Amino acid sequence: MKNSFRHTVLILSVALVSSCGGEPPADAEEAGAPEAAPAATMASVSIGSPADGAAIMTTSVTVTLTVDGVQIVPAGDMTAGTGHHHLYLDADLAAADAPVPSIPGSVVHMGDGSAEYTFEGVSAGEHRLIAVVADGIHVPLNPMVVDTVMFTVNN
Ligand SMILES: [Cu+2]
Repeated sequence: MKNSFRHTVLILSVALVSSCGGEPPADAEEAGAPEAAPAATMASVSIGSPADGAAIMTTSVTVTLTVDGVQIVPAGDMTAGTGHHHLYLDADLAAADAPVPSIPGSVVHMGDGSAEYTFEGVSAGEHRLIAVVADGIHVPLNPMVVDTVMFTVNN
């Protein structure tokens, strides 16, 4: 009993020593990485629905959005690293350094901080949907946080 306990301790000690011997260079690199490359965590937005290339059978099109690396908050909040969603349906993006316009049924602000919006009465045919995250005064984040899908309404 006592012997096997000592044997185990010895093995653990050897394992610790050998792992310590091999680790220092990797530890040093990992410790430096977050400070060296903070911009590596690029923010992104993704249109989950409609899926790119989707064929939709109704004139009501529900858009769902997810983000990574940015927090979605109601309009007016200027906290760094936050913003709210905007949708362009069959409209070209406005200037990147100017507030997103507001055009009913075409350019929409989701200023309540929501991540889902439904366009009603979408015409038959092919459509382009662009999602953009912009800050509390509606100016797109820099670099742009944007996603685009094409979908078709068949009705
Ligand atoms: Cu806005």
